[in-house]
Amino acid sequence: MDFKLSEEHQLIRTSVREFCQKYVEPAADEIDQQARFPEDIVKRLAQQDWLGIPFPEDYGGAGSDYLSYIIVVEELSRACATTGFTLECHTSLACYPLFKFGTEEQKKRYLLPLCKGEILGSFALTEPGAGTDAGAATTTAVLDGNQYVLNGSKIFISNAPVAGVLIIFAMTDKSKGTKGISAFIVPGKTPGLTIGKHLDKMGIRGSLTAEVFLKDCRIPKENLLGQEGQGFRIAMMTLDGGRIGIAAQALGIAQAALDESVRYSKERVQFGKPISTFQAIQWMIADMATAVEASRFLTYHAAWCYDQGLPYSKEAAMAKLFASETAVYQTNRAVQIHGGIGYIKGHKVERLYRDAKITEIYEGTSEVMRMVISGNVLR
Ligand code: COS
Repeated sequence: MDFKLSEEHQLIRTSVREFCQKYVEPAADEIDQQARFPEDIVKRLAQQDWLGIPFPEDYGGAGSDYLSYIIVVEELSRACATTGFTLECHTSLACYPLFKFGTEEQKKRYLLPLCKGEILGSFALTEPGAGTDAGAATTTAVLDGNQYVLNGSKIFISNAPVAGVLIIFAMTDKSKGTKGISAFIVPGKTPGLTIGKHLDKMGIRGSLTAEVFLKDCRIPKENLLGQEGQGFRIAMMTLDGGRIGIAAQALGIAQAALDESVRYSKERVQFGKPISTFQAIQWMIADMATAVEASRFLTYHAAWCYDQGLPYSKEAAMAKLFASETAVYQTNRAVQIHGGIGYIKGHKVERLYRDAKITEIYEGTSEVMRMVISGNVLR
């Protein structure tokens, strides 16, 4: 057992921190306030080879492991949760299913430009009536000659307005329930595919989230990902890996809340002393530091399971559940430590508090995480 990060992992953390100091931190506040998609930063992420970290070089990736990718998401999210999530959604939700289930031809055609950062990816599963109950999807795909014809709509689809390719889930056989769902590769400019307006969110405000409409959207038969009826399994396996990514995002947010709280409590003087000398503050900092470290261990352990080829569905759910609830609770504590100033727009802890909440919701709510964990434990 070894709790020390390898030199390679330490190096990637240092590189991302330097990158963040230079490009991400100075822009994070404006990205949030203006709800601006950080296109300039995403271009730089591509130049760094960070848009396909855990995938082989043959497919345009960096050929690194999942833990490296997780460290990148953590560090980016520590500086700007929008940026961390944009990379996470692209890598975990669009690149992974192509890598795992795509044919050689599909990988060369779609995974390669995604990993190289020439295009961004998106994942469209959720529908107005099918959120947690993902199997209740009503979007349909009907085979017509050499093409599938897609009809329906999706909601809350991250990266959709900037996506060069979307992985879209649709029913090919309604009578089969979850086994009637299939996954499709849909290029962003396909006729019949339209993207709704950007949804104005409480947090991760620069991440673009929109509805997706499919009206007689025709794609070649070859754009079926995996087999017909395999879509639900593809979605679940994709989300298993994605949940480690969201745990890393939550970890980065919680770490930032701790950093800000430590710094501020040492500077802020009340009753003639820095507030860090008061036990009320010390205990909050102690709890925060402990929870952040526990989140890190769960998250890195889940990534390690992935890298070792071990099962990681339960581990990913545990990491996401704990890290996201930690992020929400501890960013609240950080605002409390800052008092009035922490409640003012433009203060980092105010942004962190809003950014944290989504980590308990997307890629599976805390309730779904508990379903997955208990399902594994009680099996
Ligand atoms: N990996 C592989 N296969 C999986 C799986 C996983 N992690 N989870 C479920 N499956 C398979 C099951 O094995 C089952 O197949 P068999 O019938 O052959 O055994 C099939 O999928 C259906 O599974 P289940 O009966 O558990 O499905 P439910 O409809 O009850 O749904 C939950 C289970 C709620 C856990 C699932 O719908 C879910 O994760 N919902 C949340 C969706 C989500 O995260 N949305 C966010 C979208 S991105 S922001």
